[in-house]
Amino acid sequence: MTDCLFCRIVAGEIPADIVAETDTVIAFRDIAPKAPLHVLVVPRSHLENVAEVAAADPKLLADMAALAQGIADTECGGQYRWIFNTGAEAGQSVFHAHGHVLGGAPLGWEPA
Ligand code: D5M
Repeated sequence: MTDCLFCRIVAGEIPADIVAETDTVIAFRDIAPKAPLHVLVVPRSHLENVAEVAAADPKLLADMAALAQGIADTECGGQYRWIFNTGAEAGQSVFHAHGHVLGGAPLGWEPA
């Protein structure tokens, strides 16, 4: 989708600090990090949220999980939080599925 920010990052039209990628998934640093490690794990295909990913292609969700784990293993000892905001009320602002990988420091729990 040409009007989707993350599709444009996937296509290389908008620069991003890419930390890992596969044929199906790309991971880049969040532009407004909320933790020392804050990477977005994004399917290359345009699916709106994690439920759509799971329904369309369970293997793709497994690929995303493997990439998230690999990044956390490399950058913060494998201890991390993986968050999918789903819907505007939950804080989703980009409607192309992405998991936030957060780590590198003790994390609080303050969703609201
Ligand atoms: O998360 C969307 C996230 O996307 C939010 O944490 C900011 C991040 N963002 C927005 N634009 C960029 C660019 N250009 N590069 C990297 N990160 C970006 P959500 O869960 O939808 O609120």
